[in-house]
Amino acid sequence: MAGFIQQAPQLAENRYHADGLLRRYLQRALPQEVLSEIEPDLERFGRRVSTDIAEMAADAIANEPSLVQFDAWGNRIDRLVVADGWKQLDRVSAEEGLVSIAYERKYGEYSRIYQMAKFYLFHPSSALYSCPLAMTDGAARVMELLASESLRARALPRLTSRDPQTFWTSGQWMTERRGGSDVAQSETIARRDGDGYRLYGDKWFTSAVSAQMALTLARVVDDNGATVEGSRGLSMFYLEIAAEDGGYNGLTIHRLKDKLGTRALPTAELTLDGTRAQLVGDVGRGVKNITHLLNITRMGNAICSVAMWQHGLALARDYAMRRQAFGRTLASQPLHLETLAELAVELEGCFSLVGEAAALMGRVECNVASDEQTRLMRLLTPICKLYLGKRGVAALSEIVEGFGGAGYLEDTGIPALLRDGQVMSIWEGTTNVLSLDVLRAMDREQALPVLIAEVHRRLKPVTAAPLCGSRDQLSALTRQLVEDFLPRALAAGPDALIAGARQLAFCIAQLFGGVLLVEQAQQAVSAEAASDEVRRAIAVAARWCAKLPDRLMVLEEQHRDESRLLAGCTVSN
Ligand code: MFK
Repeated sequence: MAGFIQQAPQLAENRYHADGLLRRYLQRALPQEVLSEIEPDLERFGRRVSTDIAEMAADAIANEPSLVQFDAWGNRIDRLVVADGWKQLDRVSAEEGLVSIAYERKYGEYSRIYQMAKFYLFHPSSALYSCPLAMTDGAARVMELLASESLRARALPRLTSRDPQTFWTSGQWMTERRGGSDVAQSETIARRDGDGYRLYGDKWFTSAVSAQMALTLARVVDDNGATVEGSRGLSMFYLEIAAEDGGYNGLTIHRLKDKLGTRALPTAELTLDGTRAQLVGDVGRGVKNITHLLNITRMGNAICSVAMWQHGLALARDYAMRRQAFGRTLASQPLHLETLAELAVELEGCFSLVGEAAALMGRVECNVASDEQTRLMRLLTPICKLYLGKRGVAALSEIVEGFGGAGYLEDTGIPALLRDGQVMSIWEGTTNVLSLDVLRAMDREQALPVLIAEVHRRLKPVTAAPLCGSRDQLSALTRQLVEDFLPRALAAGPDALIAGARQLAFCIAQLFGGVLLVEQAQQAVSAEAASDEVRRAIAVAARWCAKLPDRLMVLEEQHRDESRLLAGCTVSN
């Protein structure tokens, strides 16, 4: 074929340098002396993720993991085969401190922001090695908070090592055939064995089985052979995947999961049959205890959502300047431009939400957070995970479409963005499960009054004329939420609140995202920033606020009858 050849989209060689969103955030969130100190590392890493690290990921994607279950003689071996690229990504993760930076705490509370910034840069070039890293991060936090001295001394230095020879990653094995979202239905049991336990049961979805350890849940069998049902019967256990003889520690891997995306990541189905394990934390507090891990992986998940969104948008932006149609570039087509602008505005709000949560997380981990900040972080964690996960998929779908037919072709690499992005709203708790977690955070931690106080505190200094309309919209939505929606939903009974939980969670995300954007725009005005930057910040805030929900609907009993009819579900239990 001769004739026209379309130029492929290209990304800047230095991903840190090209990422205005990240750089503006770091300027706001970090003291200047911290930023000056870490910036050379971010610059260097920004180049690496587009060069050698991207090549490692490409190798891991091209050579999907496989499981060799038997040797030539019929012995069950369950040997996991992973690509060289996957192994190199493990080495790089240790050397670059992608987990350890958060635990070395060289920059105190700001260390978490630094670590998250590197994790964000890494994710789009990681072939989902970000997944084991997020779980490793969560496991390190559990070791720090809950492990016995001897267990902590064994695991924590490995999970947070910068030496690839000693670095460990961790799995998080929660999901079972019965207990998916409803972990309380888990069937795995733990029998006492000397000063430890042995675990028996099946785990249905164990990501990154290439790890060295895992945290999991099981029901302790008491001296009478009985177990406690439900959530309160579950305890958290630490296990190592290899036994001392180098074989598996009482594990059989049945198969690797055939997933829609994230295919370089080995996710397995396995049986624990006498796996040696140690109890971590109190018996019967497993669900509560493992949430220390879950809340970190949920934050990791939210970061990955915006990282993929930014990556896809950067590609789409570049393509819009290269692709000609109807006599001009896509970038000169008003409608295409609007589509990209909307994606950029929404990304900026979403990024601000997770950036705020990361800053709070750093404060909590360094014990400098107030009680209010701790409660705010508890609320913002599920909000970020559910909102960014969900909106990220929609954004990636739009980005794929922005390439026309080319976006649908596997060898452009663009469809993979959507496939991988889709997982973010599913694992670590679906949008609905996380919406219910928002209700839990409001109920048990009384987190909403803290958020509302924060909204008022941040809106108070907003006085710049172009921002007053947005400020008033945000105040009106806050009033509607507190004075109208919540009292009416509470009066209508628990099911009304549950039915409205997603609507409520989205509203909180839109409200707080708007508050952050308006605050940033006010700061740009007050600091007399460059006029383009002020104009940009005001426009972002105004466009985000223009999309705030008009009204929150209380779903009372008659609506649920109606929903049953509309959903076509006749079975009520
Ligand atoms: C790339 C980035 C990341 C990649 C990693 C992904 C790979 C891994 C893939 C997976 O493993 S996906 C599987 C993940 N599974 C889930 O996310 C489970 C989803 N289900 C839930 O989150 C449920 O809401 C939950 C299991 C927590 C419900 O359990 P229960 O037992 O019905 O909950 P309950 O009784 O409300 O809560 C028990 C305790 O935990 C309570 O404390 P108290 O007993 O002191 O009152 C709750 O307040 C507390 N709790 C629950 N969720 C919490 C929490 N505390 C803090 N934070 C939370 N998020």
